[in-house]
Amino acid sequence: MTRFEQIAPMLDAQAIEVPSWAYGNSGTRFKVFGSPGTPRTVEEKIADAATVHRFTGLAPTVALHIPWDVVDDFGALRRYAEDLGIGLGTVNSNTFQDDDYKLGALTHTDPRIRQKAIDHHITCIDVMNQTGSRDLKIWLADGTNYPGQGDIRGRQDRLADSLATIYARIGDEQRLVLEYKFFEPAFYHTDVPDWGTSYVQVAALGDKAFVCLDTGHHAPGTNIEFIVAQLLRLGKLGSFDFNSRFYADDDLIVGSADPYQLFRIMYEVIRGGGYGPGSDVAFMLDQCHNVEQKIPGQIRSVLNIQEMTARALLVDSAALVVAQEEGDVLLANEVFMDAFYTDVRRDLAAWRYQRGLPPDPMRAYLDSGYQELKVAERTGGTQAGWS
Ligand code: PSV
Ligand code: MN
Repeated sequence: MTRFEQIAPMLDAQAIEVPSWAYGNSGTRFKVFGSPGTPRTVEEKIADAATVHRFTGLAPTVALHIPWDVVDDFGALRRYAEDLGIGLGTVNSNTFQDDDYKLGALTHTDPRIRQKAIDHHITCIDVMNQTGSRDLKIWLADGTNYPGQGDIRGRQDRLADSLATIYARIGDEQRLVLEYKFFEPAFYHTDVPDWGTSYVQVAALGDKAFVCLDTGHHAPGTNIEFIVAQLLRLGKLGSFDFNSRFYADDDLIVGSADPYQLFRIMYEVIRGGGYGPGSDVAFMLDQCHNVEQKIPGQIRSVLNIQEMTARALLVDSAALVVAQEEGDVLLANEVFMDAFYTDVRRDLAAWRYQRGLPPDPMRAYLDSGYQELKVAERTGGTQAGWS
């Protein structure tokens, strides 16, 4: 049995949630480009997400964003998704597109605005109850642009109060995950800038609250795999938002900027028990496809994660431990790099073939005619975007 055959069954456990917003138009503050065939409705976004799963077998759920994905009947939406072979996943709240939130949402000094933001999260929990979603993901735009603009200590206290009120509504089978981001849209300070702040806030809430780690939300040079190790050690790594960054919150295809970093992250996930049937860590993409086609962009993304997961599973951990304990620095590094440099693409193609999936999902998608069909069908209406 080859080493790949030994680890192959562990790849069956892989599930990567795709974000509904990846299928809509996105851009920068300079320009949002439209593209033919872009979904106009939530249902069309879900159909595209189901297509990614159909070709890869890797993306069995799609995350929703409220209010972007509001429908009259979430039960019906759930059935629609299930008929297409996928489930509805994480519900993302949105407190960054309302004028009331200009100076903050869950941290605002005005109790009316804080309550409005809390109520929005309670609406999101209602949605989760109808969709069967497990996770409420909170990412806050709250922060300040200028020193002295706000009382950063008071904002932390109000955040804790607001989160506690929301958390009280989280069901027994549900979780709250709090995402951190060190800047943008606020530039001087954000109220949840780092894993430590997120950890402190969720630890105060209780067992159903966790940290969400978005790989694009760190300063350049940050050792993200160390954060992974630390959060797993603390039992508080709830979920990932995967993407790549070169400079800021670039939201590029995961694994495109630095596949080695993705490998190191997946290694620590596996090392810390965050991967496989025994783990509750959720793996999600949080990406935008501004200039490339969206469905192929998502297919490439989930395949990149699978590829680096396979390589990370290939690390000979027994040999690694021996080298580490013997203080053999170079051998330990060599064992690690051996796995990273292993080309698993042919093995993965065979793995897919054995499971009735196309060996080359990207080629199969491009040859399927789905894109051309949707371009022809989706005329008129308004293409989906960040609204
Ligand atoms: C904004 O930075 C952001 O990309 C966060 O990462 C959220 O997860 C995402 O938007 C969706 O709200
Ligand atoms: Mn994110």
